Amino acid sequence: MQNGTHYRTCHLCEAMCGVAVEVKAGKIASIRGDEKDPLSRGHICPKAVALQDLHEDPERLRKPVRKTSAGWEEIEWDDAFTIVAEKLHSTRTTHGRNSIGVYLGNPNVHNHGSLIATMPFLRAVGSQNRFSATSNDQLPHMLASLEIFGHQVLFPIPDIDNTDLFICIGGNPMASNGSLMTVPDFRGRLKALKQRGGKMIVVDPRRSETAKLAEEFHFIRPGTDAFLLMAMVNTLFADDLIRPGAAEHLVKDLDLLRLASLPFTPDAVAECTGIAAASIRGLARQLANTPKAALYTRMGTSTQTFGSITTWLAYCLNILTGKLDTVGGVMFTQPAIDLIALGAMSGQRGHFGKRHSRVKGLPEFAGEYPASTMADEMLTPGEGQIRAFVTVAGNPVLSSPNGRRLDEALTGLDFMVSVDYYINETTRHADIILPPTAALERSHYDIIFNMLAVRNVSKYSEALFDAGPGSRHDWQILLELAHRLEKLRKGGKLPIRSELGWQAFKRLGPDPIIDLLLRTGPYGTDAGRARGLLEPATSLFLDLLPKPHPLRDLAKLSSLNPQWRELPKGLSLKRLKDNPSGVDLGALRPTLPNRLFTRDGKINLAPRRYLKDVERLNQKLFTSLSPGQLLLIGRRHVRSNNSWMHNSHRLVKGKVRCTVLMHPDDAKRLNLNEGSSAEIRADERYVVLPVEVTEDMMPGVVSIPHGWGHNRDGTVQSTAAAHAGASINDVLCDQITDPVAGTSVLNGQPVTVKVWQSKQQPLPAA
Ligand SMILES: Nc1nc2c(c(=O)[nH]1)N[C@H]1C(S)=C(S)[C@@H](COP(=O)(O)OP(=O)(O)OC[C@H]3O[C@@H](n4cnc5c(=O)[nH]c(N)nc54)[C@H](O)[C@@H]3O)O[C@H]1N2
Ligand SMILES: Nc1nc2c(c(=O)[nH]1)N[C@H]1C(S)=C(S)[C@@H](COP(=O)(O)OP(=O)(O)OC[C@H]3O[C@@H](n4cnc5c(=O)[nH]c(N)nc54)[C@H](O)[C@@H]3O)O[C@H]1N2
Ligand code: SF4
Ligand SMILES: [Mo]
Repeated sequence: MQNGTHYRTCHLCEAMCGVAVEVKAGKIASIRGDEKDPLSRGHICPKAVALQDLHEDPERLRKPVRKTSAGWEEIEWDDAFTIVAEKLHSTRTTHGRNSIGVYLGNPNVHNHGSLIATMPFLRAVGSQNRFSATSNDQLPHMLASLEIFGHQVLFPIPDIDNTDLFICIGGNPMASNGSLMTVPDFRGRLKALKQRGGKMIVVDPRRSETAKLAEEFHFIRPGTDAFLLMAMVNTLFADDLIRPGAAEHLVKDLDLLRLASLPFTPDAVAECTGIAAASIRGLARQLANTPKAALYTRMGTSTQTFGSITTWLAYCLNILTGKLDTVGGVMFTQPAIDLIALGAMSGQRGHFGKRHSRVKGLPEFAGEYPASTMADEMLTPGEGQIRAFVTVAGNPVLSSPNGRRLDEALTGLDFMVSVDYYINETTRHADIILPPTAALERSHYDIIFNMLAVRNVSKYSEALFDAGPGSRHDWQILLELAHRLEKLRKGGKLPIRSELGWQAFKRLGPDPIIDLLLRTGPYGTDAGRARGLLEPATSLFLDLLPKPHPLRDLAKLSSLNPQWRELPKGLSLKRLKDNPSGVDLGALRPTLPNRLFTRDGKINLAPRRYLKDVERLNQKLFTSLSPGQLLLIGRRHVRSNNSWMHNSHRLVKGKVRCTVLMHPDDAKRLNLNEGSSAEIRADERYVVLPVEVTEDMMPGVVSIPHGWGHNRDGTVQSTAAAHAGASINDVLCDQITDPVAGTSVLNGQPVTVKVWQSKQQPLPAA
């Protein structure tokens, strides 16, 4: 690669920080924040250096490997593709199409090539047994967006740069750098908020890094946020504070919401939440009486037993108090690649509960079943049992509840293939691993996170290093497999038009699609004029996408979307290449009523599936915890990223971070001290971890980070193994889900904690 400074976007978390990578003698000399990036303005976090560590990691796979009795053996790409395609094809021919399971992990969402290639890949596989990290994560937000606004990815984003009050419930942006809120430099933006006289309130069972910067903080008992938010709704009605503002004429079923909230007075919920009634009223009144305010909820509230109701109510609170679509409140973005509008135009707004999983009858969402039921589908015999499994950029053994059970289920498969560059806790079970290029070796465009950003921006980064002819990008791997699977399904030969389409798709890759989407998108040089723009090759490969599909229908879009008319124009891939630090498209702006996709054009405040679940909430109000019971929650650290960055020495060095946090009163009662080993158990599932005693924990609550547990046999990540920790998901139960959406319950499960008797009990098996 050319020496000099290269500008790109860090793809590791959702924050989209601009980085300036200095290359000297073909090697990375430094990675700094890019001051000229219009969103991150020079900010980076300590993880940015891991871009280099990952790039240079000798344990990162560069060639496909096959498992043999003598260990892993490198094989040629063509042989690997042949084996995988034939194995998957023979599995579906013998056992039916649903006998193949597919799991898509988090890094796919940070990879435009994967995003574009997974659709044809999934279509070629043809199985309904699809899973992803979504059901361990933001599924309740997607459901709420679908139910309330009519589109599964239309998220209200806090306008943090203009707000005067930020209420953060169950999120820790100081560690995570924001989620469903792409917000690089949260600290700097918070400082600016305070300088304009604003305030932050945090509600969390742990005094988190974010909570420490808040003017007001409340401990909340895990899993009880729905009670708090119901009581806030109750207060708004009781105090006559309902003022939907911009949404006034759009809301419907206000009265149903009022009725649902009636039993949940602040006094009724104070004991169960652990928050005093006066504080709850105060929260509701501050939200209502601060014109520019935003209430935000995230992981801690979505992955819990009332995750769906909680997320619904958070949306409602913003709407009821006039915060939706107002500057300084919560707003919809207008990204340069507007998948929301494109999806809506082709009737693709999302769907839920169209079918149910075979074993547990859990609902699909956007074609996926909950990840917590993957092991059930592998272990339970019968038609449709998963016998072959594909993982793409995922590590569900560490990321899904009851990881040990999944670990075991994977050993019973007939065949497994992983598209991944590490041999880790999940991919060690694969028969073949297909390693893609690393991030710096491919181009980058954030299709997803631009939809979630606190400012509208657009940026494209070219590949910094050429990985050479012996390498494949994720999109190349997925398209090659898809093409071969389609051919096998059709008896070895495809119709000529289709064959040409595959050839074109494989030759061009995702970047021409990005160019097309940019040019025809809201800010494009050719906004709204897709017809006539498509080169023959492009239209051929668009034909390969499933029907209906937002990109497929691009060719039919000939008129400008009305909501795009007033936006500045001129974007194209070329323009972005000429501006490697990115192009600023301005602050978030009001978009209602154009950006509503419900059938009746209304904002649905009381969808039936939530109202039904309120009954469960009612019952729970009167069940108390047994004394001494501890509730387990997760946490993130700024130097760690889910399960896959612990092989970077620079990120794991220093203080041990995989510990169990507990309050001094709990530690004392349980005879545990700082540094002593505790066993954390639920039924037969347990882990052993060092104790950290801290008043930052709410009494009765313990916290363990996720993504650790690298002591399993057969992985090839030596730095991670030397800092193994233990996996919280080895304790969490996979039989409990939020019954509305099917999301995993990763926060608030009961556990027992005691001194670990090393002599009496072995450590969990590796
Ligand atoms: N450094 C780093 N950054 C990351 C990641 C990472 O692993 N490391 N992961 C990325 C990903 S994939 C995501 S989805 C985002 C997630 O981003 P966030 O949603 O900000 O996630 P967390 O940092 O886990 O914060 C969750 C908070 O919820 C609290 N909590 C737990 N249970 C409850 C509860 O019942 N009620 C309430 N009110 N709070 C509760 C926890 O104590 C914690 O402070 O982060 C992204 N960014
Ligand atoms: N208890 C508990 N569990 C959790 C969470 C929690 O807060 N608590 N958080 C949940 C959340 S929010 C998420 S998003 C999930 C994440 O869980 P997953 O998505 O299952 O897994 P990751 O840990 O992100 O692992 C990513 C995998 O992708 C590989 N990889 C990285 N980059 C690429 C690439 O460019 N291409 C390919 N092909 N592979 C790549 C890595 O080597 C690694 O194997 O975890 C969830 N699990
Ligand atoms: S916050 Fe850190 S990991 Fe996330 S995008 Fe920025 S530099 Fe990368
Ligand atoms: Mo996530």
